Amino acid sequence: MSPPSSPQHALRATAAGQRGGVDIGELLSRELGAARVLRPAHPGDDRLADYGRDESGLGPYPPECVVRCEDTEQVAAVLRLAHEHRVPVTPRGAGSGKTGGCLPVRGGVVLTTEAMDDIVEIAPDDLVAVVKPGVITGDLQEAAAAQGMFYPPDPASLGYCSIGGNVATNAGGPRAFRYGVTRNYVYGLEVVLMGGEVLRVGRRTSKGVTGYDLVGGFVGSEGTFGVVTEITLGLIPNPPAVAAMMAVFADVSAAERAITRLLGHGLRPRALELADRAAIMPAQGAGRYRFPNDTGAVVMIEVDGDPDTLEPALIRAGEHCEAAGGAGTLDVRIARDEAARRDLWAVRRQISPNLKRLYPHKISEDICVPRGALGEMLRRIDGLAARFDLPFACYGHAGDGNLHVNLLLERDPNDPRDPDPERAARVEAALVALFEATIALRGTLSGEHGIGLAKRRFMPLEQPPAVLEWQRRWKRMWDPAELLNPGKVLPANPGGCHE
Ligand code: 2HG
Ligand code: ZN
Repeated sequence: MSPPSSPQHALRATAAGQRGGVDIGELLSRELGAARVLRPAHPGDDRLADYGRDESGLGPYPPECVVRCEDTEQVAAVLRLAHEHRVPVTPRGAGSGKTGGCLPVRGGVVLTTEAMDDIVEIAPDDLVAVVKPGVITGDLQEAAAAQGMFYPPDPASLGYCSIGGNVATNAGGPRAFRYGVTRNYVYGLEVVLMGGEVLRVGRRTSKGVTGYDLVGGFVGSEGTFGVVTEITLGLIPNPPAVAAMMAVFADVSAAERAITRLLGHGLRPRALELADRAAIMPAQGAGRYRFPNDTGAVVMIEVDGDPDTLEPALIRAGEHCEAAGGAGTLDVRIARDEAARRDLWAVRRQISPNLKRLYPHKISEDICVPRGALGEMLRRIDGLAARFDLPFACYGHAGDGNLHVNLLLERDPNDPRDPDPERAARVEAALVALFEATIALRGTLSGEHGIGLAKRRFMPLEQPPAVLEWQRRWKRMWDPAELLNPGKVLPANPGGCHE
């Protein structure tokens, strides 16, 4: 079984020599102009190295060349030439993905859409925005807010992730609990297929049942079906007011009881987050609040709506937290002004980057279980930590049952191999046990980060061979030669999680 951080051996880059000497970088430079195409100047030149990495820590997989496209025609030209010469193309947004979905594992071309960053229009009367894929999610939110509009999906990386990447992975975020994920806001897409055909699918209306749901197929397909070049997104009117609070508990089970109680009493916040001690304590420096020394877990709650309703809703939520946590409730804090609310979210958004800084080789999982199974899942994760003697941090979108289970691995950051093969075997066994427990509780391998490269070998744990085979046929319908983002999502071995 391959170690989790190095599935490279299963995949082999197709070098120019193996394609009969076709130099795709040269061809693309001639077609699009040399300024658009980044190529290594000499053997060993690592100027493309950043395009061979993402936030998964896998790789690096340096491409042969990188093309910075600026419009649909250029994307079509790349996909036409690459198809003609049988060269793999891997689309890339901001590189903020957690599963290696944008890594060019078979070499070839990286097609980056980062320069396609126009907000084409925000149309408040139609409740839509039309954007190019390179727009940073947070920038779209600000532009929408300036016109009284709201684009709810809020992945933690919203300050630097791009909408194109969000569409590719069907990104979520804390507000998904109330407002849904990216898919719920994508009404229409312009997509370029391998070979260069440009297709417009979907519509500009929030409703529409004309024909099959092609938009739904492209959203979350991780750049394996086509390259998205324009997105029509739904907006909603900006809620008049927002308020947040936080409850601190001595242990994670008290926090889980509080969540169950809140929901059982009909509260429906827009975000309902949980973080355990290992996740929250190292991130507290991002805000002004000092967590009690015996903090075991934190629940964060955000509500929106009519200003008069918010304070009473949060007071009620606080009472439920105290009732559920009993003596294990250490503190309940309402963020009474905007600065305090931002402070609370700054701490939450710091959890992932902070753990990454402390444990550069952390493995970030993204399981999701039915909401009611959250308490049991947390107990099983505790059991796994003890059984495999590995440190875990757990946090995430508790309202959705979506937990980021992070394995906190200390390693020499300059050594890509795990120096301890015994621990590598334990890590692998712990991951399989984590996914088996998730599936036993009727959950799923990924709630919002996608499958990419990191998790594709685990797909057979969740999906039977027939379901995998129909997905493979679907992929081949769009890309028969399997040149677009090859080596992603679907497992090489549909019969088991070995590659
Ligand atoms: C979050 O919710 C992100 O903070 C990142 O989805 C999670 O790094 C992670 O595991
Ligand atoms: Zn998340």
